[in-house]
Amino acid sequence: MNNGLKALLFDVDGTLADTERDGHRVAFNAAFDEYGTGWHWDVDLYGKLLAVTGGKERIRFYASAFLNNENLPANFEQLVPELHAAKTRHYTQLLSTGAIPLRPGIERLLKEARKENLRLAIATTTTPDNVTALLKHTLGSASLGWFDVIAAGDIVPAKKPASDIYDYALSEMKLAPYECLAFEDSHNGILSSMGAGIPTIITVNDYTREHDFSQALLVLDTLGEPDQPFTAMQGKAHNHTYVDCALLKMLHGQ
Ligand code: XBP
Ligand code: MG
Repeated sequence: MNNGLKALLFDVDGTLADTERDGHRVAFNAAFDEYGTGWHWDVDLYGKLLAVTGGKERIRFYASAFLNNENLPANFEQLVPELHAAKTRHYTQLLSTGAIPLRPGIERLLKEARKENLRLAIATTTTPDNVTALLKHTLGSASLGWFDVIAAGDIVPAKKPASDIYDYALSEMKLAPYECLAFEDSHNGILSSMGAGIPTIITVNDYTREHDFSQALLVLDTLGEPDQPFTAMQGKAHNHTYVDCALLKMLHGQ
């Protein structure tokens, strides 16, 4: 059995970039205003809504858990995909302004991994257009070709925490889970990646700092940079201060 490290699989929201509070949330609210729903998701409420992944699923969760499905627009079920399409339009427009940068260490690690011939993939719940827009406006259009597979959105039956999206990416890449590492930021994310059997490294953010990451190989505040060391919250950092391919190979062989 060859269990050498062959590929890195990345979540997008919260992992490649801090997209939720100042990106998706803002875009949902812009869509709600456009359609005159009278709804507004503030920063705290949005944290609770993140319990459910997927934008359409999150709108339905809001209606049931926070509005008791009362006083909804008459055509609510039909409105959900329309609202979500408007939200995607607002979100991709926001990304095109360069408002959301990549998190520390992401660009450096992706480039180093390419030099080291590690294969790359994306495994995310978000809509494919959102991934394309983020990559294009941070790393440039050519970066779309860096990834063997961009697994996103509704292409699988069940979103995270189900393992479907990681299972799909592995099968497209014809790789076994033990040949890969996954990068995630949330409890739902690690349930999905570990559900597919992929050892997982976590970088937390303000919404996920208190989540249960007991299954993680390593939990960090960020991937770090040579001049911006990470803080390790769980696991062995092997005297590293930023995540590079050498550290990933050590963690993978652990
Ligand atoms: C990301 C999500 C997504 C985005 C919204 O989860 O939950 O739903 O918030 O995206 P993960 P869409 O990082 O675990 O993949 O509105 O395009 O669904
Ligand atoms: Mg995430």
